[in-house]
Amino acid sequence: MLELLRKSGFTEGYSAQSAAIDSVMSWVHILMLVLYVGWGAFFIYTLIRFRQKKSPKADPVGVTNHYSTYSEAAVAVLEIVLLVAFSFPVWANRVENIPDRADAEVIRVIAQQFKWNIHYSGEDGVDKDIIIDLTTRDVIHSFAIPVMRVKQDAIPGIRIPTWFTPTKTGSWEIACAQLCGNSHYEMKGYVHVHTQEGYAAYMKTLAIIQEVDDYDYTYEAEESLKKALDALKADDASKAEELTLQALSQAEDAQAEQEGAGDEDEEWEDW
Ligand SMILES: [Cu+2]
Repeated sequence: MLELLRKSGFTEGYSAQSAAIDSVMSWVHILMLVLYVGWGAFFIYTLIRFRQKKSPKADPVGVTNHYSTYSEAAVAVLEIVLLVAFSFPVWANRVENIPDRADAEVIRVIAQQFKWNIHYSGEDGVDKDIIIDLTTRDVIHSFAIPVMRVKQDAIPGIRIPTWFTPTKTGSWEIACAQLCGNSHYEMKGYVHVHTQEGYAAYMKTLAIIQEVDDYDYTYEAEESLKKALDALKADDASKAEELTLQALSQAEDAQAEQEGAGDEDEEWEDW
């Protein structure tokens, strides 16, 4: 079933939590397929069986057997089984078994009309648990990364944790999954999953760039970071890692250069 869904456009899952959600999705779709075929066949049967030529006069008594009641009860029972035996355990795991914050990468995400504000505190990368502390400054939004099988509403005044474990390097879209205003469609972001080394170098480089705070010095490093993201988008993690390491050494050079030229800069400011 999953293969069939994939062929019709269902995205691959790139987090450790994907398989469980995909299995529920498969079962739901199997039930829906059975219902679609069953009800569809019944509909066609009634069109033929009760055509005007065969039943010119309305029959006020109608059907007297109880097959429809039985089949509806069976569908209800199957749906309850799907919900209780399949969906609840997956959901419970996602909301209860939040990984230890000391070992995970904790990222704050603050939604706002119409963008995502993302605050990082440390280092992460592929195969590390990511905890997102989600909130919003204005209306209700929904933080969704389809390939990670993550979707969590952001509610004003509440900080809601959601989490996932990326299993593949690459670059994917973050979407807002709750109609939140007139520019809802442009409320997107990107999640870049690096190798551990690539991520560490990336964050260090960003920190240095922020400290130097002068594009005249840091433009080379910033260019390399951009190229690294392009490499991730092109699914080339080793090239991305190489480029972030290059960016880090460029940023360090820029910092040294700025320190060396400190006096000169002041002169320019006076001028
Ligand atoms: Cu939104």
